[in-house]
Amino acid sequence: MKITGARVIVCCPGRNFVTLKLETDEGLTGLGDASLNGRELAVAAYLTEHLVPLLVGRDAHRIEDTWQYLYKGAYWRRGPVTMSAIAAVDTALWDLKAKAAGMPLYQLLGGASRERVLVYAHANGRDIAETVDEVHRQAALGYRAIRAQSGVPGLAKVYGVAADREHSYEPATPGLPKEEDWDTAQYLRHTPKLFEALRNAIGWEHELLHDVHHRLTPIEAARLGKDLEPFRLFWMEDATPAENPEAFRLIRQHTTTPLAVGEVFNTVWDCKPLIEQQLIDFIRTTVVHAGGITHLRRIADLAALYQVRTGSHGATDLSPVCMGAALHFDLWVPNFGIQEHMPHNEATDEVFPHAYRFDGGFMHPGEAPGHGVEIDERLAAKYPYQRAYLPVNRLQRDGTLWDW
Ligand code: KDG
Ligand code: MG
Repeated sequence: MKITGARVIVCCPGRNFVTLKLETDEGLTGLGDASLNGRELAVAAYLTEHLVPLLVGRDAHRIEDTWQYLYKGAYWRRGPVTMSAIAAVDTALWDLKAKAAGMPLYQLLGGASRERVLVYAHANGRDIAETVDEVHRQAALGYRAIRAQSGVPGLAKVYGVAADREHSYEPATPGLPKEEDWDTAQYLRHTPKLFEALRNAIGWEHELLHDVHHRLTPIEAARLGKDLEPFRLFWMEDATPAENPEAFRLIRQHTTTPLAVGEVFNTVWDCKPLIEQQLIDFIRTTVVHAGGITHLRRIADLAALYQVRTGSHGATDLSPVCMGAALHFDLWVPNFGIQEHMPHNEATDEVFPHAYRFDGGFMHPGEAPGHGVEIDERLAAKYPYQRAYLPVNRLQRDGTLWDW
């Protein structure tokens, strides 16, 4: 099966998505997600200018060789732009191979290791009472695991919380980056109260998760982990920036709250020290930003040696193509933990018709051959790219630029 064409489709049905479409001499097409929030066109250009010319004429069945060719052949290894572009090619090739075999992708990976994929929902509120309501609402929709985020008294805007209840949370906005403010002391006082209120309201049957979104220093994260221990979180995510993996040792020494990290990682090399030194419990890399299915398997296999489980990133800035591929991966991967699920808006679901489905707190990738996600190109063309940026964050006290 020869690749005869490769095209990059950029669209914005509410937010930007970059999709690679491969065409073959057998008439099959394969899709890969290449969306990198706030830096979309860098990946689109990497694909169009540098990878597409290498793909036309290649044997679509040679997934591993193509991965190695694009990774080693670039000389400049790793990085989110390179790895998202390679991921798009890899995902599209797995899609093609599974379609050629007439099988859903999870069958090619080794078959299902479970009946269904546990997912977690988002519950966000401007204050504790709103977050409690929202957790109840998500539980009523069937979710068994719920990530809870709340506004912090005195802070105008914090990660994960929409400005009003009518709109769902979307951090990337058109125009120049929005500025948010931050105060660690107020957050550290507030967050244990949130989880105390949640356990009192919802009891102990549901898993509760929380995303710190890189705001804390290691010792502050250690303090929060300790304070949250009585509420038995499923995980505390991105407690501190992870460029320095040693930071997690300090957190680990102080708390038994499980630690999750990895949505901004792009290779196994980012994950290696954290996994091998057993500094984390969940690795959150996903298909699009970590080199596709081929590389994600390497990360998961390394993690399995240390009882670290997967917890793939699944925010709405990852397209349905990534979600579909991730669900096939989740159904197969032996050391599965959980999958993040933030439903896409209606326009996105129309542009990307898909076989995956949600039922009672679990998802399933469906039985369509390939990863089960397609693109309606005519509809996509009605939603042209719009430049958008993620916010930046400053300390409220003196305006110092902080981690977002
Ligand atoms: O593009 C950035 C978002 O995907 C990220 O802020 C979402 O942290 C996130 C999460 O856990 O979903
Ligand atoms: Mg996160």
